[in-house]
This record gives sequence, structure tokens and C-alpha cells, in this order.
Amino acid sequence: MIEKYSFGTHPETGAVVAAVREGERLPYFTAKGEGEGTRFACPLEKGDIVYGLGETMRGINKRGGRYVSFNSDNPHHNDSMPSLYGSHNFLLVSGERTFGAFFDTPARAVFDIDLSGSGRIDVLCERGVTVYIVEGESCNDIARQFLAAIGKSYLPPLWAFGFGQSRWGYKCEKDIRSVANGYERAGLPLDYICLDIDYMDRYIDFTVNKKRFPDMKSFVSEMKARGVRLVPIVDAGIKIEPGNPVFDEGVEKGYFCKNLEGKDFSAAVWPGLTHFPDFMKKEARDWFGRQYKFYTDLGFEGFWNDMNEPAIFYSEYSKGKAGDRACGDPLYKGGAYLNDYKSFTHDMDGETVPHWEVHNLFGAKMTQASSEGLQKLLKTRFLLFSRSSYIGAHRYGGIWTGDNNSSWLMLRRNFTMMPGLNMCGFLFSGADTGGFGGNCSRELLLRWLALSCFTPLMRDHTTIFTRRQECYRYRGKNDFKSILSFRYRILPYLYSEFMKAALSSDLLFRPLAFSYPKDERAKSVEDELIVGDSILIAPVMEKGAKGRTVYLPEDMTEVRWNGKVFTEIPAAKGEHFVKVSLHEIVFYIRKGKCVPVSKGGTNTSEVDLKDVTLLGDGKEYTQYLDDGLTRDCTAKNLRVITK
Ligand code: MIG
Repeated sequence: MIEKYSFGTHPETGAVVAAVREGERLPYFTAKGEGEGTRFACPLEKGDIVYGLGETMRGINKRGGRYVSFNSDNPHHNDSMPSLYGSHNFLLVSGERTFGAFFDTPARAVFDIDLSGSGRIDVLCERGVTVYIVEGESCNDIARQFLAAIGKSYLPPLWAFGFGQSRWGYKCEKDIRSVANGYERAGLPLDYICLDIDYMDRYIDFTVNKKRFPDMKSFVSEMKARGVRLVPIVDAGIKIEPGNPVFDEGVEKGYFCKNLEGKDFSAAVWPGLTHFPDFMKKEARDWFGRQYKFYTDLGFEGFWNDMNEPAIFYSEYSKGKAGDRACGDPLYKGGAYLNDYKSFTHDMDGETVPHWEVHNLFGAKMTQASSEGLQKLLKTRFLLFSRSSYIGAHRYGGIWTGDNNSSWLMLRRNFTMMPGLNMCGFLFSGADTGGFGGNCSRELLLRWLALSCFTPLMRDHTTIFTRRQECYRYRGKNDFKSILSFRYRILPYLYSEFMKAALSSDLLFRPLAFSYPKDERAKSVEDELIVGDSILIAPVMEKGAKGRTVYLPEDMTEVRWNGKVFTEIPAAKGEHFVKVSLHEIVFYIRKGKCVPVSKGGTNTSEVDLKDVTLLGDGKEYTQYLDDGLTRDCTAKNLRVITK
């Protein structure tokens, strides 16, 4: 059961799509103040666990931390960082009383989850908010009700579940070809390569640098014929350049955000000074979406949206100087000046709304614009993932978790974020495998890939300032072959479980306690997760470790992949030390369940999803199966397979 409670007003966020009735009096929380800053407080019992909050640092249990929903481009990820790129204001409190609470507000919100030991959740919403309270029988039930209320997940094509390689710094055809060749020569699988900002003409959206890619259309089809799709980046800002038809139309039709004087707002990002499309405005979204025709005409079927918090290097209002060149400017601090966000406005149905009041929706609305545009332009499903997001954007695309770094902590954060992201709707998500900033060691990359084999988005991405991070650049390719080939073996399960979760508004990743609510010990487990209906994962996330301790809440089947075969052995309930070499993947299958695995392949197109072996001690598995591209995704695509 879901009920909502209003505290002041706010522009519509589009997060909740189900009809929800107004409750009489907000339960669990006390509320003080209205509109301009409402403070909510909820007492916690000692043993209460607080799940959720999507893209945030720290553990699965959010207790003992402070989190600020204010979408930010901050490339220095660490555990005390309050804000990342998305705002996912859903909490699930589990204890004597178990309930969910969604603070639907497009402006800044602060969540203090018992940071100082107050024994309380304190929430501050700077502007109006609608609070949704979700009551249910269990954590699973509450999560599912919330997912049903916010609408079904975006559905990517099958190839998007393949392995992708990316790097900021690939410049031209030759660079891209050499990456594809590197993977091919090493016998390593690959499904797509991302094109970062250097494919563009002076970082201008909807352009291609002709010197670097003289014939992009042929190049896209040449690469696709090899099984490698190219996935261009699209940034939020449109370069100020009269004569560019996209820019000209945007100005003429009034599709850009306005500054405080009512003129088009200027901010410097990669192309130099840009105007931001007013994604809050339907006509501007439609116009922006139509521009993707430039890409679909070239044969692209996948995209990533960046800089849409929006990131600002500096603006006409920034402290310090403003200028036209962003790159290399000493004023660039990896994020915007807060002042900038108080210096422009949106047009929402004819009403002028200060950006500050809807800041957290900007990226989400960009994703909506791209997604709706692509749906009109293409007949099939497409890959789309965004950096910035808000709950609701999960219906339009996936997300990646931004500029992490090559550290063991960030590997762990990739892991701990997954269930929270899922609870907030973002099923299609993943991190920069191997880390964006910093140099990734061979050991870290292998362990990270072993985790990413289970995340829907599996992409190795790194920045221009680090060592090359393609798998074939490391010694001992067989270890990489073993790990990457696992992804293509587990694909039937992963794809099927993803689609089932999406179609039935369910989680793909869940904390152990969601599946074993009566198990006291499961409650505090932060390094194991349930993936889909059948699998428990317990990846190695520690430097130098030969293996790890695994806690099993019931008897299971231990499955070991060594690059050639799967071996299954019974594993008893309780604690075990399990050895896991760098080339191995160990996971567990729950009692009475099955996992379909394929014969493998070096590309998703080579994997026969119908030719599977069932692992585990169960008797049957319900598999979701389609051609990987159709939009006709329903329960009619389910089939039961038996041993
Ligand atoms: O200011 O396009 O998060 O993935 O490689 C940095 C260059 C801009 C940030 C993205 C990252 C991407 C990078 N971008």
C-alpha cells in the first residue's frame, strides 16, 4: 500500500506513474516547516537497517552516513562524498517496523541517517516535497510495490549485455580499430566500443570530426559487421556557434535555458561556451531528441549522455573570470560553482522556474529527451545510459556511476551500490570497471571484471590521464579470457533475470536479508548479494587475497568456473573459506534453483541462448527469450526448461 503526503508544492518530477491516494497524516516521521525547508525526523531502533538511496557512497546499510541529493560532477570519489551524479531519494527501513519512504522533490535534499548516533533519520528538503510511504509485508514486497509505482525499467538490447571497452582518448578510426584488433587477436570477447568526446568536431554534439573519421557511416557498419557496435557520447551543452543549424534552431525557437536577464544562459563546458537545452520543456526535449537522427543515420544504436548534472566549468556568473575555453583552464575544479546553478531558469509550461528548484531533474530529463527521440527514430531497442539521473529516468535509460577510481574501495562501492540502485528503479547500471581515475593493476582489473560479469552494464572505461586499461594490454591474457568468457556463459541467466525483473517490477540485485529475512546473520552481510532468483555472489574484493570467507544462509551448490568448465559441489549452510584464483569465478546457486549457462562465444551474437545447460540442484528454470532487439517484450516470451 502506498500513500502520499504533500509539504508545500514543487514542479512535477515524473517519478511516480501510478495513481497514489493522499494519506491523512504522515506516519513514521515528524515534519516541521513547510515549503521553504521541511525537516523530517524518524526515530530508529538499534537494530534497524536503512536501505536504498541509490547512487550513494558507503555500504548497503546507509546508517551512519550523511547523503546530499544534489547532482554533482565530482571526480574524487571516496566514502565521505555526500553527492554523486544522481538523486535517488528512496529509503527502505527494515526492523520491527518495515516501510519505504520516497521524498519526491526536484530540489536539494539532505539525508542524515543517524550519522552522529542520534538514533534518527533526519531529512531536510529545501523546497516542497511529496512524501510517499510504502507499507508491505517484507523488504521485497515494499521494494516491488515501489518499483511498480515508478514504472517499468528501460529495456536494453541483448548486445548491451555484452562486454564494452571504452577510454577517454580514443581519437580516430585507427585507435578504435586497434582496440577491436587487440581484443580479437587475444581471443577476448567484445560487443561494443564507446566513442568519447574526441570523435566530435570541437566537442560539438551531433557532429563528427571528419579528419579523424572520414566516413563514419561506413566505419560504423564495418565495425558492426565485426560484432563491435560503436557507442558515441553526447554532452548536455550545445556550443554557441551561429551557423550551426542545431544551435540556430535552439536560439530561434527559445529552446535554451535563460539567464537572470532572460537571455540564453551561457556556460563553458568541453566545447567552450554553450547554451543548455531546456530539458524541462517538452518542445525542447522533442527537438533535442530529433537531433539523434544525425547518429541513427550513421548507423549508431547506442549512446551515453554525459555532463548532464549539468557540469559547468564556469559561467558568466561564476566567481573569477569567464571565458570561452574550458579545456585546461585553471578555474576548472571538476564541478560547477554553486552560484552557476542559481543563475539560470527553465520554462515549465509557460512558468519560469529557477534552476535551483529543479536541479536534480536536469539529467533525467535529458535522458527522457534522448530516449523518446530514439524510440521514434529506431524500430528496435537501443543502448542508452546516462551519468546524471533522478528516479523516473530509469524508464528511459540506464546509468553508469561516473568517475570512480582504480581502488579496491571503489570496487566495493560498485558492489554495495547495486541493490540501492535497483530499489530506485535503475536495473541497467554498472560502474567504470577497473576504475576511471588512477592506474589499474592487473589484479584489481581481474577482480573487478569478475564482479562486473554480473552487472547488466559491463564496461571497462578509464580516463585519458591513466595507463591503458584494455584487457589485452595486460600480461597473462588467459586469465582475462577466462573471466570475460564467463560473462558470455552466464548471459542466458543474466539476460533472462534482467528481463523478468524489468517486466515484473522486481529487483535484480538484493541484499541477502531480502531473500533470507529470518536469518539474523544475513542482516549484516555487506559483501554478498543475491542476483536474480537463483544466484548468491560473493566476489573477492580485497587486494592480495587468495579467496574469502563466505556465509551461506542455507545449503547451496557452489559453482566454480575455471575458464574451461563449470564444477559443482554441494556447500553446506554456514561459513566457509573459499579459494578463488584470479582466473576463476565462484558463485552459489540457491537450494532448489537452476541457472542456465550457454556454450559461450566471443560476441553476444555468437551465444545461443537456447542451447543451455542447467546448473544447480533444481529441476527447471523459467527463461525469458527473444531476439534481443524486439520491443515486444512480454510474458509470452517465457518458457520453462527442464533438466
Ligand atoms: O570532464 O568525456 O564521466 O566518463 O570519459 C570529463 C570525458 C568529461 C566525464 C565522464 C567520463 C568521460 C569524460 N567526461
